[in-house]
Amino acid sequence: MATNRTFTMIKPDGVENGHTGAILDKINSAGFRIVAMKKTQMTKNDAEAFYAVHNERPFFGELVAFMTRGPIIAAILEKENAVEDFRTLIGATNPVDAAEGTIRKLYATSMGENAVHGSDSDAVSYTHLTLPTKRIV
Ligand code: RTP
Ligand code: MG
Repeated sequence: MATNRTFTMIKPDGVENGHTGAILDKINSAGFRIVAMKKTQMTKNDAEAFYAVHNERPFFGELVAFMTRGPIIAAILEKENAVEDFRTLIGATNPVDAAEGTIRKLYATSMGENAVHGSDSDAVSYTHLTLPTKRIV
């Protein structure tokens, strides 16, 4: 059964570009409750562990450099069917492919710098709740 919590981060580009308030408003308006939230910055170890599933991919070094270059907003969100519904709200990884009205369509600037993270499975969400967020809950 799907769990009712997911994990998100407003990525460094989203924070740098001043979209934090607008993104949080979209999240609230879509019916998610913010259970915990913190502005923080990932260390290289945090980012490498968080995206370990991608460590063989050609973009891994770029991804780690991007995710560590500035502050993020990490949050735990609650809503029925949270993981799937949040992925729908953020849209496709590449903003060119993201549906109209999604957070990435509105605020992402590229495939790499796409404004927001969302867990893609309940198992991943559970794992991520113990990584950067262990400092916020
Ligand atoms: P996320 O985990 O951050 O929510 O993103 P996602 O599921 O939509 O995409 P994923 O495949 O997990 O990729 C993680 C992040 O790596 C960067 N990326 N760059 N240059 C590239 O080809 C490329 N591919 C992926 C993006 O920042 C993506 O969100
Ligand atoms: Mg992913």
